[in-house]
Amino acid sequence: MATEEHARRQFNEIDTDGDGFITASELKSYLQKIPAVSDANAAQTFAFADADNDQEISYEEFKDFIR
Ligand SMILES: [Ca+2]
Ligand SMILES: [Ca+2]
Repeated sequence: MATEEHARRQFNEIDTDGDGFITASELKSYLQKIPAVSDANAAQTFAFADADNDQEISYEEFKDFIR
């Protein structure tokens, strides 16, 4: 189970420019550290996590996603 602190830390790690939103390219760069994850998987993961479909993952969306 992810704690609030853990979620925030992971969010900040993925949000490399620190604007408070995760873009598709930020998520992709992050997931590319994991060799098993393909571009298609990254895109799918992003679409799944971006609940309101505005092409950015907010912290709220991220929390729901990792819960
Ligand atoms: Ca960002
Ligand atoms: Ca969104």
